[in-house]
Amino acid sequence: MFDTVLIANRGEIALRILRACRDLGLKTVAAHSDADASLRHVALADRAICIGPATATESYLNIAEIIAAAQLTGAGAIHPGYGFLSENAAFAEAVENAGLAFIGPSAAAIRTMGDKVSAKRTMIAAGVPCVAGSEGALPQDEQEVRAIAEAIGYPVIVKAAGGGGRGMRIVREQHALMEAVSMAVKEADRAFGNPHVYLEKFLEHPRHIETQILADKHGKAVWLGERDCSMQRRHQKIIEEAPAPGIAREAIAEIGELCARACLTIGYTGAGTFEFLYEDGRFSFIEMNTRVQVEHPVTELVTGIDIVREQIRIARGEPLSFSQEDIRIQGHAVECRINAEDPYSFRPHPGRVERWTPPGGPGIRVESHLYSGYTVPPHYDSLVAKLLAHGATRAEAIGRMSGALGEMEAVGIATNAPLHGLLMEEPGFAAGGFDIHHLERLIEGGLLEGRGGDDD
Ligand code: MV4
Repeated sequence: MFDTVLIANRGEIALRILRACRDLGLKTVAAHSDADASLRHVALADRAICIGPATATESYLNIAEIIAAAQLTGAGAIHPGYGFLSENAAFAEAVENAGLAFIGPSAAAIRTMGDKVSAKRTMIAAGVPCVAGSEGALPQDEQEVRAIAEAIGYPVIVKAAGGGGRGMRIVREQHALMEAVSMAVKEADRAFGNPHVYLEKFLEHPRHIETQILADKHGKAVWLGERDCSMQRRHQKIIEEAPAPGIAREAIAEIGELCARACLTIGYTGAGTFEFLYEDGRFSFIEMNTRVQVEHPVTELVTGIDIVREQIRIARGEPLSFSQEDIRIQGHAVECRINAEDPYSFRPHPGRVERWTPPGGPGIRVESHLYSGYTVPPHYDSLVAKLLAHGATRAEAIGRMSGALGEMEAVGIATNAPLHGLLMEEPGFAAGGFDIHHLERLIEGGLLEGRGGDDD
């Protein structure tokens, strides 16, 4: 069994993984790019190894280089974090073929859930409710495609089987259908090397609710409640929280049980997230994420379970140390994603952090790799910190978050903290239960107007 974990990621999640390894008494190897030698986890790891230049395709996405780094340093396992190679079935397979442990599900499970058409088919078979849509990828025949859309009823949405978000098209009337489908096919083929597209009923005002699951290699799977991730802009989540306001606990439990059971039927192991749209009191599965998610600490705060630690324990073949009955949701947690970006134009704003002062106090947790004097490189995602607030009630968590945002200092870079400050005071946010379009509507409506110098 492995005693050394190679961390194939960067930033806050690399540090998060390092700390979980340390808790478990495991040694760590930080595999980093040229641009990331000064990262906090690189200094803290037992060993560090450079895997290539700043450009991610040549470093964090370089499968051969990462596996060679593990072999060179004697690491027995690789934790992929999120993004980069975390949901790449070929990577998981290459890691296994090299005789190393991939800290995540099997390559087969990643492949099944990575194709959204096969993921939906699998979930329908497991009895999980899905959005009404085409059963499988669309056929070639135009009349058949039209008939499928008619049967679903307009508006419909065209989605690519191979990839999340990109290439989706909403079709409101029959005359626009075939053009949208053929554009989506071309785009999907180019972007993901998979031309398959499918249709779904387009839901106009859903919430984005997801369930967290953990499954071990001994036939045990549990669900850790849900997260509400509806506060987003251009498919980037900004705020996440748990539990989801205003949804009946019984409905959540029913969905959670179905998800845990689905894990057993597909042989899924590790941590995973089932994404649902929630509209008019109904849950509809849309896709699964086969990795740890950015927002996992929200669930950790309300359950007291260390999800990254469990991922590693599961990969070591250890059974889950708790049962479904042991899981209690305590209070409420909110996460604000702090990005190095201009809060008014949303443009990335990397640079040197002259001074970093994280907030603290009761119920506050900070996940960040920042330190005074650190330079945020321009090559990667702009997430530089996650601020979390936990309270007995949602109002207490929000109040604590407002205080924490006021305490936080990141002098030298611009961050979206002012946007979060506004949102903590916003009536729609305070009420809870807003849909996925709420933030964009607020911005359209002038939430940021008259503030900052940039207003595009
Ligand atoms: C949808 C939808 C409405 N109806 N599917 C966007 C990303 C991709 N993962 C799924 N997405 C959506 N699928 C149906 N049938 C609306 C969205 C959507 C969305 C979903 C979750 C979070 C943010 C979103 C923003 C815009 C659209």
